[in-house]
Amino acid sequence: MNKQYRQTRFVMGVPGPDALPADAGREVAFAGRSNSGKSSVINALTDQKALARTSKTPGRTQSINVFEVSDQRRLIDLPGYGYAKVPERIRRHWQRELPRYLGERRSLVGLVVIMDCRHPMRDYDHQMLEWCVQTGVPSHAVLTKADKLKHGRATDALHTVRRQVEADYPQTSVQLFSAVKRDRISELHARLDHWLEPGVVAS
Ligand SMILES: Nc1nc2c(ncn2[C@@H]2O[C@H](COP(=O)(O)OP(=O)(O)OP(=O)(O)O)[C@@H](O)[C@H]2O)c(=O)[nH]1
Ligand SMILES: [Mg+2]
Repeated sequence: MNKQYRQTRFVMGVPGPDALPADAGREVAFAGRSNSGKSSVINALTDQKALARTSKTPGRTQSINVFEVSDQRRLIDLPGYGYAKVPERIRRHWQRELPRYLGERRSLVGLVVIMDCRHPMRDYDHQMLEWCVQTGVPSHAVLTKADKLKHGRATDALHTVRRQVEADYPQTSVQLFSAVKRDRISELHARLDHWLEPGVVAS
């Protein structure tokens, strides 16, 4: 367990990017469909049971939640997308705000796109990765809930997504993950270390 992530604490939840803390230091954001397991990934990587609220009800996280790993290093839990029951008005709001956040936030050094490994690369996932290409933000795809698939199936999903990503979003790395089994957390830590390390140029 990478110790520094254990110190992570919740700072605030905000309704939109304009209310985020000052745009200084470095931050990594987590995006993904509702119920894909974003909050669970944040809890697993910080080794805290309930730092980010998880829920069986999709669409629980409807604000941007800010966590501080250490001074000037943040993790940002973005609202889940793609949940049909979220009112159209709110969907339009995020459809506007998310690309603006990706394009304008200078401290944003990387985006982690969380996908359920059983249903990867849906419409909005493509959209997030495409926005990353357009805005030059490096991205990392995490195929989570790997415990829900037999080992061979999970590996197949990984290879399929890697092939797709290599063709369309060549800057994006891909990994498997399981919050339940606490599997491959060190792979995610390594990616975050790389992005959050001060003095290292993000790539
Ligand atoms: N089996 C399994 N279940 C998981 C895993 N990660 C998350 N879940 C379950 O999936 C559901 C959704 O997890 P959350 O972490 O709340 O998902 P989220 O993406 O933050 O959801 P919203 O904030 O509502 O968009 C919960 O019931 C979790 O317990 C995993 O690795 N394995
Ligand atoms: Mg959540």
